[in-house]
Amino acid sequence: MNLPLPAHLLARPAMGSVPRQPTEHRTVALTYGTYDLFHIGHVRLFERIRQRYDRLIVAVSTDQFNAIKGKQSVVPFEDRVAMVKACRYVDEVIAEEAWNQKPRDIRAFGVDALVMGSDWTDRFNEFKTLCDVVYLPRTEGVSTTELKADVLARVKALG
Ligand code: C2G
Repeated sequence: MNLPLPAHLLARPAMGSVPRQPTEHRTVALTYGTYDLFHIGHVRLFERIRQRYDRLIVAVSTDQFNAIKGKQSVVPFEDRVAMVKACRYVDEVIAEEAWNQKPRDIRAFGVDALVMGSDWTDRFNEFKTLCDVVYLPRTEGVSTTELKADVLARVKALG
């Protein structure tokens, strides 16, 4: 004889009531840059960071901050953000507006590692009290500066 089950046993458990398995800690990496004339060196850096960490947050320098860095990018901030966001290795994009925002970003995003290319080696060691600081070798043979110089030379050659 099938006894009707009381309703509370038939009800689908409410979301959150099911004890969830403790999820593994997903490691978070953070990197900063201008990413002007987005090129293979930038992509390779993101790819290698994503091979080491579960999540990649990229801080893209605003045009105003670039002026503070003594740089003027060809591609405007909004477009540089859109291109970085479109890269499949990138999980989140934030704005870089000041040199001193890194500690706040590291804490706000629970960052495990601040990762930069080797041209920044030892420049951010002060943040080792907050997270790992990692410098990865740059991709040789390509840079925004070289691309700009190459285009200029070709234009000149056209006379
Ligand atoms: N990069 C690389 N290989 C290249 C060129 C660049 O790995 N051939 C890396 C750089 O080492 C850097 C990143 O790409 O980590 C972004 O480089 P830039 O756009 O030149 O960034 P930069 O203006 O140096 O800004 O607070 C830090 C600054 O915002 C870094």
